[in-house]
Amino acid sequence: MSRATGKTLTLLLSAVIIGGFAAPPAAASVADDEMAETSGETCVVNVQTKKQRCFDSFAQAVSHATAGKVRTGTKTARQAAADPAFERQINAIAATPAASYVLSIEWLSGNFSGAQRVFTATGPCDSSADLDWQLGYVGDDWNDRITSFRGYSNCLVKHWEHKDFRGLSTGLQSESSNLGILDNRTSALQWF
Ligand SMILES: [Ca+2]
Repeated sequence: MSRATGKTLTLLLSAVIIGGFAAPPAAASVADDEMAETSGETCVVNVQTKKQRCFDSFAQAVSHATAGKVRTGTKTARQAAADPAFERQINAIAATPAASYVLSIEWLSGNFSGAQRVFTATGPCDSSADLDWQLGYVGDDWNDRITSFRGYSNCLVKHWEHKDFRGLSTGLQSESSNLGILDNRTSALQWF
């Protein structure tokens, strides 16, 4: 059994699985999402310092988020998210000493599209089931807007409805193309 699978199974025993809910109607912020995507702006958020830095291109954001270890060239965020090589490169950093690790990339639209935020920390997620990193509030500009995400660096992600880990929450997931009941409702994040 792979380490990741073992971790997932362990965590599933304690996770509340949310299922059977119909997806909510399309977000009212589609125009905003499209504008952000075409402008190419990507922001990187350090979950420890809570500092956010925005870049004109996804490549610049990824270079910053990985302390120069991953170069995506001209790939858009959407193309990179669909590229197994990109995922391998990001995840490979988790096994090495590095200044910055990508915990997850969160998108405003479904299927890893629209504007995105890259969440980072000075360490990856470890192989045990405990909480590794958390962010009690995603910020006014991203509150109640996240629709899809992908976890990296061994991280499983829990999305919370309200600030400071209150209200509804998802189970621990490695990725989701649509957060379902938490779509456009996420206010806080935890990485396990
Ligand atoms: Ca919320």
